[in-house]
Amino acid sequence: MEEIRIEENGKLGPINAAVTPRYAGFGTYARLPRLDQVEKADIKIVGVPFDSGVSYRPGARFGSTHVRESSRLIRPYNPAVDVSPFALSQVADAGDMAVNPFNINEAIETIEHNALELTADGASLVTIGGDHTIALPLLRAAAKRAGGPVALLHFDAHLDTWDTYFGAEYTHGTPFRRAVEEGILDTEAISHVGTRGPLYGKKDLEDDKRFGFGIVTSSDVYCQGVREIVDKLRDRIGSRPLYISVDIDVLDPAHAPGTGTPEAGGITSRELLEILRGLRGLDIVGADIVEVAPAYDHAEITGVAASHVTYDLISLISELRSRNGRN
Ligand SMILES: [Mn+2]
Repeated sequence: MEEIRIEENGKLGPINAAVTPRYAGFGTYARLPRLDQVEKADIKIVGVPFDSGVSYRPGARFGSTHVRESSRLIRPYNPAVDVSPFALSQVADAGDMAVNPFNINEAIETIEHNALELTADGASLVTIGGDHTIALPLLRAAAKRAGGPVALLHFDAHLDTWDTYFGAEYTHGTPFRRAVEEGILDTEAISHVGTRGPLYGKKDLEDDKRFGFGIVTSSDVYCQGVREIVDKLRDRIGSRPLYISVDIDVLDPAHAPGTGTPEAGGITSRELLEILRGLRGLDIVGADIVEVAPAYDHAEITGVAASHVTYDLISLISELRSRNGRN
């Protein structure tokens, strides 16, 4: 059937929900056009259905599809930041990367290669995972595009700076240790946000600190409040190129049950969205949303949260690109 789309400012937007109900039609992210339906995209959404790096519950390979399906209610205007992201930038869904589920090393190479290819024309990339393993090749690509190490905001219940699992270096619990070792992170400006829960030992925190990470725990968000946290994060990042990686398990299991390694005592989806909105104007060079595992979700609770996080990230990037005349 023909797709009647909203067109604003010369940008091809979502399927018009006043013509085709939101629950009908193909499930691209926010019912946006596919990449092959537009001449050029400023912001590309891509899925990476890969979860061969998980240490506990599997299933994040179905996350990309689930987040898309849960994004049908996303509307074109974001009042929280007064931005119409799909009218300022051409946003398109690039589909999924085809990634080898049986060979992690090959998968990582494929993801880096595809990320570089998708950004070769100057587009910004927002990736929907997949497990957190995929952040390493995405960061490699972001650092290459940025021409050097990038700042990192890592939203997660966990540090993800462990060394190995069962001898494996490339897993969903190790990407940021590898990234520090590879020199692709600007260690003056890397922070975890929302961490909590038991660790293997105090050494986990000592190692993490040695790598340069600052930590804003889930308790800090509760006790200090969003405004104070945002000010601290912005101070640390400054004008550096910034990559944002959001593990959906940063949210409390009440807000995101559909994930592989849930931990009690997490931040709320409202707090996460407020922190993201506080990052307005920072030089965001890429972002990912990972670890959505729909088999453990209920009523799209996790999918809706992830789709809104994606929307607010797109809003920030869209406004930034528009302001810098990059669209
Ligand atoms: Mn993680």
